[in-house]
Amino acid sequence: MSDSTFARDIHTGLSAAQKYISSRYFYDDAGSVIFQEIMQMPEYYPTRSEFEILSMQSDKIIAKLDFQQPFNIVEFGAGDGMKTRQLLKKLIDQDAAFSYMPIDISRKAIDELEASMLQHLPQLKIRSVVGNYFSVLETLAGDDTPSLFLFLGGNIGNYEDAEVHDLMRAFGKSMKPGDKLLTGFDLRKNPALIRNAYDDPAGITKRFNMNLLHRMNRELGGNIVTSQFDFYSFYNPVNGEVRSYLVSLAKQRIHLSRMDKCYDFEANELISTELSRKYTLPEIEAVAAATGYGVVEHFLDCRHYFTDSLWVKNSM
Ligand code: AVJ
Repeated sequence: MSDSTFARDIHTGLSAAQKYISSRYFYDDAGSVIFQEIMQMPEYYPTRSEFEILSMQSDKIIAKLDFQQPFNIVEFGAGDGMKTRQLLKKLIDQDAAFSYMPIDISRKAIDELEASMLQHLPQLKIRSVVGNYFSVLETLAGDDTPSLFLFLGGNIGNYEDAEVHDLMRAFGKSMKPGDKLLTGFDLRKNPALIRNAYDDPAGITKRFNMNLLHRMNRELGGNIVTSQFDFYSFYNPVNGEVRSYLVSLAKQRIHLSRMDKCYDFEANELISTELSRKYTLPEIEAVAAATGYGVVEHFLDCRHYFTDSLWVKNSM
C-alpha cells in the first residue's frame, strides 16, 4: 500500500464530523507484531477456535467441495497461514491436484507466508499475489478451473453491513456456479467473553490501537503526544457489534507535517478505529441468500464460538 493512500485516508477520516481511521491501518510491521501477541492472549479465542475447526474438520470440508480436479484455492488476506495449512495439508495427503493462490496487500506478509508454507508443505503449488482484493478479483474472472475462495480469520467482522454485501457480491462476480466460498465468522456468545477478548486486562489491544498514533507520527511526521489519548472498546450484545475507539483526553491540536495539516480534537472526542461484528447463524444465512449463494454447511468449533461457513455460488 502506498504511503500516499495512508495520508489521504487519514486526512479524510480526521476531517469527518465523526473521526475514523480504517482498521486496515493497524497492520504495519509494528502492528502485525502486536496482532501476533493478541492471537496468543488467553482472552482472544477466535484464532484457537478456527484452528480447531480446520484441524479437526478439514476432511469434512473437503468432502463437501465436490470438485473436479485440478482446482484452485484462492485466499483473501492470508495472514500467517497456520490455520489454512491444516486444510492444505489434508488435501496434499489425499494427493489432490490444486494450486494455492494467497492474496495480501503486504509484500512482506506474502513473502513470509510463501516461505513458511513451502517449508511445511514442499509439494504445494503456490502462486502468491500482492495486491488489493478488488484488482485481483478482476484477473480471476474468466478462469474456468473450479475454485474455492477462502476468507478466514473473522476478517469479515471488520466490514459494515453494506460493505459485507458488496464484498460477497464482488467475490461472486469472479466465481462460477458451483464454486465455493469458505468464510470465518465470529459468533455471538457470552457477552463477557467477547468484551474481554477486545479489551484485555494486559492492555495489548490498547497498544494495538495506540500504534495507529505512533504510525501517524512515524509515517506522516506527526507530533502526537500519545499519552493524550486513551483506548475505549465495548461490546453491544443487542446488535453483536464490538466498536473500538481512540479517545482524546484533552482539547488539543495535532499536526501532521507530511500533509502540512492540523486536526483539532475536543476533550473526549472519539476516533472510531474498528468494528468487529459477531454473527448469528441466521444472519450469516441471510447474507448468503442476499448475495447469490447457498449455504452448504456451517463448521463450528466444539464450543460454538466461531464458524467457517461453506457457501456455494448459485447459478445465475
Ligand atoms: C483480524 C479482524 C479478525 O476483529 O477479531 C483483534 C482484529 N482487533 N483484536 C478481530 C482484532 C482487536 C481481528 N481480526
